[in-house]
Amino acid sequence: MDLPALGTNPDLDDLMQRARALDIEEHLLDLAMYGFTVVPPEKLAPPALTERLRAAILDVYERRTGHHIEDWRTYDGKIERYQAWGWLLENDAFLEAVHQPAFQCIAQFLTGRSGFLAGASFILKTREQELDLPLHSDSHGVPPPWPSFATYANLSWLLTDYLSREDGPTVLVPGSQRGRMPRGGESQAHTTEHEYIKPVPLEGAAGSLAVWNGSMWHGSVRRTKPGARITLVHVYQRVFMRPVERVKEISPEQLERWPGLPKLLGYERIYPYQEEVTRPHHVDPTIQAGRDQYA
Ligand SMILES: O=C(O)CCC(=O)C(=O)O
Ligand SMILES: [Fe+2]
Repeated sequence: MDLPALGTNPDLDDLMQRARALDIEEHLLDLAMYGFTVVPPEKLAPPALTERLRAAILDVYERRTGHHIEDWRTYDGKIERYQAWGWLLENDAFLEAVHQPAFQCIAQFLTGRSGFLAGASFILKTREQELDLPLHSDSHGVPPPWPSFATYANLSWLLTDYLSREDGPTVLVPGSQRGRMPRGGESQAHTTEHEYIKPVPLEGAAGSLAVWNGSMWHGSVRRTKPGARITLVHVYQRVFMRPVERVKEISPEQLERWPGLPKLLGYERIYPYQEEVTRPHHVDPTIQAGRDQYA
């Protein structure tokens, strides 16, 4: 039987048919069962986009800090403090990335078709930082018991290789999305041996997209080799949630090229009420999202 063709669950059917066409069904299964997956570059975007995203991030970093990194492959020094949010509309490469069909399909699988891009951030990391980020969950404000569906999704575009622990990768605890926040010493299970918590380092070549259910326990281990780790982090949320980033002006040119941008960024929402609801088409998706986790 071809279940997605039967029209019994229109939102889920749409997602499953798109996933099949994009050849990413196995990644949805990883997410549903283990809570995370890594989509390889060839299923995601043209290779040149990785290069452009890396350059765009280094450019944003330089504009905000005045610090120029000449060669990220070998740079080994200090990373200045930078404001990691609020630059999404500053370079079209970022907007191209979030319009890739596989990116959107997988984000909507986790947060529903009404889910929105709540914010985008980036991570620059060298061995100078000597930081093992404690295990944590990003499901801020969601009390236990956690729902069986994702409220947040993290879509991290790996812009440099994560091939071994030396690269300073994110580590994740498979299955932890089904539980609760870590307690006490559980947050250090990636730096010391732990009896039952077994974090795994993310592995993927530059250009891959790592995706995890925002409830999952994750952290990172320090980088121990030369060069910078560069990661472009996207947070998706369910439509009832408040965006991470401040609302920004979309330019007329951007709107013309990407007419779906206001919806994608969660600008088309019914709450908070500021005036009468004059556009009822914003109401229905929110109501429907409360009926079906894929809506
Ligand atoms: O990749 C890392 O270094 C962990 C970052 C993190 O906690 C996050 O993106 O939510
Ligand atoms: Fe996190």
